[in-house]
Amino acid sequence: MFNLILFGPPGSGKGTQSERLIARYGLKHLSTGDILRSEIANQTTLGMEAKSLMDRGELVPDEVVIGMISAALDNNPQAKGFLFDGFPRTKAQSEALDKLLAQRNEAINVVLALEVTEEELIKRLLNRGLTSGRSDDNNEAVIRARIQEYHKKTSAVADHYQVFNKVVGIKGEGTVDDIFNALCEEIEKRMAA
Ligand code: B4P
Repeated sequence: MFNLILFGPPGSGKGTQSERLIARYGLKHLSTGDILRSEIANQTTLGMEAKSLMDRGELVPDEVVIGMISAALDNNPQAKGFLFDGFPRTKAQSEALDKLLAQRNEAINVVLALEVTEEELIKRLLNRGLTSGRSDDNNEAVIRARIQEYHKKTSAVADHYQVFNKVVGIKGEGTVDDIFNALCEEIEKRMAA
């Protein structure tokens, strides 16, 4: 099994690159953002609770997303590996993920961290907001709140995996193809190891 975390601030290209990486490596894509948006679309109780937090640019509670990932791991026993996109987003989520994987005799192989300047993040998200219909993308104050949440809570995820020497920084600006090639190079080094 090969388990990868695609890490980075909102708008850094995680969703964009995940689509291509799962097609190349046959990994199961687990995006907590996508799962939450599908709960909202289906108007579930969980979705309605998550929506108000997401609309303010805040994170949804750890136990909610950890429960979603635990269920997704249980539902995919045949997976060749997982690509975690947008999860973990806090230190508590990282520790929970490590535990869930250890129970299955698995671990994270690598954390690929996309690095993008704040001005570029804001530009990309406002631009996506013009067409995505995502209420968290069309308001600059909400985008800035999401970036603040990232600095306050999510950057700790990289610190957590850095201790195990599993984090590789990747320049997240440039063409989608060039960034994809840089990600593939790092993955293939580790798959071969
Ligand atoms: P997510 O769905 O994870 O969304 P994101 O971080 O905004 O997007 P992503 O980073 O994938 O976007 P991409 O760069 O691909 O989270 C949304 C919300 O859900 C969070 O704010 C939170 O409330 C909640 N949530 C999710 N997971 C959670 C968790 N684990 N715990 C608690 N709460 C959680 O795309 C951005 C734009 O950039 C696109 O338009 C794309 O086309 C463009 N782009 C990509 N690459 C580019 C490039 N190289 N050059 C130019 N533009 C590019």
